[in-house]
Amino acid sequence: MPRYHIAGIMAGLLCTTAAIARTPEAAAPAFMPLPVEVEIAPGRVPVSPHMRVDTAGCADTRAQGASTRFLEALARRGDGDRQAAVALELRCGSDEGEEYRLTVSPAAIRVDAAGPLGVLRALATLRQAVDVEPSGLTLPRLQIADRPRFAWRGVTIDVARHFISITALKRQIDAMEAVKLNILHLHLSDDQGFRVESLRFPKLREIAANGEYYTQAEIRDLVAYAAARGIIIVPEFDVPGHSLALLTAYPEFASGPVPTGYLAGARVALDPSNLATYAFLDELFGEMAGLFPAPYFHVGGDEVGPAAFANSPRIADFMAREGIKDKAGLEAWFMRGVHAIVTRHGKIMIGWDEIAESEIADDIIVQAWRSSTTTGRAARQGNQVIVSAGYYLDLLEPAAFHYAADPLDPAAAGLTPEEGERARAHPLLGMLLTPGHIRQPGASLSPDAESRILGGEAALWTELVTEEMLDGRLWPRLASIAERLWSPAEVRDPHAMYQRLDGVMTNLRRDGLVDSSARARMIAAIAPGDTAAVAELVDLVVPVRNFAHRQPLRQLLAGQPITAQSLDQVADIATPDSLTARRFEADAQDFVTAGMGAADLKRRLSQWRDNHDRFAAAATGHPALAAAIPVSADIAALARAGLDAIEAAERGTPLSAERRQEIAALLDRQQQWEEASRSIVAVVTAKEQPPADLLIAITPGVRILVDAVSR
Ligand code: TNX
Repeated sequence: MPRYHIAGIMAGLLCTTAAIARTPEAAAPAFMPLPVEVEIAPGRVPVSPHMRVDTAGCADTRAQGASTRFLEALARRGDGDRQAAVALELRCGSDEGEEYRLTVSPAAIRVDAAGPLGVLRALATLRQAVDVEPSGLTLPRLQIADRPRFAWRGVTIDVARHFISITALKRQIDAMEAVKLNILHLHLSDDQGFRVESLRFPKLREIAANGEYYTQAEIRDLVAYAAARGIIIVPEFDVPGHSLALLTAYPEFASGPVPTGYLAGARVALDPSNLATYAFLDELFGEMAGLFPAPYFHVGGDEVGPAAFANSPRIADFMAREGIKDKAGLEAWFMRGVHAIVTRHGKIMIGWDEIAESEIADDIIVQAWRSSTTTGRAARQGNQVIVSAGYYLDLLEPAAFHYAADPLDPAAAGLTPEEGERARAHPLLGMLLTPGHIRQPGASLSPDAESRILGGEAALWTELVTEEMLDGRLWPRLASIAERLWSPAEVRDPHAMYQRLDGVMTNLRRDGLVDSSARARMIAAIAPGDTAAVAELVDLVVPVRNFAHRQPLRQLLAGQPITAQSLDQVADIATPDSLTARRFEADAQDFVTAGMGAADLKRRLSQWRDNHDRFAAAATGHPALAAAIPVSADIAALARAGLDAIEAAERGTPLSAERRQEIAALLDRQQQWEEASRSIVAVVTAKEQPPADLLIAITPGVRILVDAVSR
């Protein structure tokens, strides 16, 4: 049984006031992922960027690089007492395991690991434990024993929809190392672009990339950078669908004429009936496999449009000749050819869960994305599985949503059966819906099937994510998913997770993440006047979820002409989690249960109330902001409701019936806006979304205050 001496300490301390946090003993480290066993003893140990590091017991270059980075991270925090600082001693075995033990004592800081990767993980933990005190940098005395729950802990980043520079990817790799993620899966080709230079097929660069691609030298550099941090880069080249860019460059391999326009990619695919297609893929994949040393090679296989093969007499003849009954059979035929190619180039094939609808070879790894149902199905079938259902960051759900989804729960994610029914009845959704989208409550997995679940991958699809938005769309939510994948299953209290998340972000930003500075730049670009008033609003709202902010999709549903969406709206700048609102909610709860912190709550609420006039003035005449004026007005109204509730509580009288009614209507309106993007089905069937595609994140906190004086 894992021991969590620290979990209780942290939950107890971090929710109370800064007065406690100032005393050194109280500053419990914001570990994320939470290690398996942590024991913190009284007393602190001085460290310094100039401390001695003894790597003789672990001569691996990765471990040495990590210790250098550790010292650099210390230097960013300040200077230690060089004389007093203890030494860091690294010892490691020679396997590729990630298990480690860490001891911080007045004698030494000592890491014992199964192999160099364990040393990297130990140093990531150690970094999170450093604190700055008047005397300099220190660590708490501690003992940690730690190992990952899952071997596969990754993130998919789509660099096809929006290109992401190598610099930005390296920044994510640094942050991934800090939270012990070990797989970076790059979605390198799609309808919008083919993002790797090919020397064999130059038109992929000239025609299919719009000038936005990685050279082969850049790929090699990135792969080495990631490997040094214990991270494997898994390349994905999506076939036979999601391949419009490639087919625009090489139309001779297409299933028909290559279309243009919104969703054109759904109407064409690679031609499975053409032998030349396989020769082309053999050469292309051979070249790409040589660039990426990972043993894995992802070939997509998702979402081949219903009409992608329908208009080709040649394909129809081929199917008749080979006795292939339907589209699924044709895709299975194609994927068998692709599997042979990938295997010949010495790689293990990965594909999205559609490929497991047909019988597939046992050595193929399935990435489950539509729901946990597909996880269960592939695992029962005998294939290894990577779970992404439940971890889709582009749905703009808060961290707690993803944190609650366990990879081994075969009913964790997907449409509920009721949502499935509603989707079936909808003209567009009904067409796209498959049984694989629907979760099966009560489903179970045998221990054998469970053992085939390798772990999980968060996924960030970038239809609505520019490079500027990247850090804020990945983090902090990715840190909470990293904990889900590393820490024991019993570590699952969302409040405790949120209490650590602020500290985690502080560390990640100090070590390079630019989410908040990018957000400030985006605000400045649309708010030439009072940026502070806009920043205040941005901090209190979250974007609508589940693709509700995808304007072309909503235009399609409404039968309107499709226009390009500009990604400089408040909904693009606001993050899916407002940590400010979470803190407010926790503090409102403390006030209601223990009468604590009224003055501080009132100060915040007054500030939010008073922001409205300033925001309205700043927004006038600026279209990207003007849409949010009604949101700002509702924030002010909610703040007034919260203030009234606190004052009523202090007076010991309930709110007047009239005021209660007014506030109830205000809260109901927020509730309705929440419901409109509760799920993809809700989005598609909702009549409208809230102004500026924004939800107000302080609503739950205000509700707590109001409920307490409404009884
Ligand atoms: C489905 S997830 C896709 C992606 C899209 C995503 C979000 C998967 C295997 N395919 O290509 O970006 O939905 O729209």
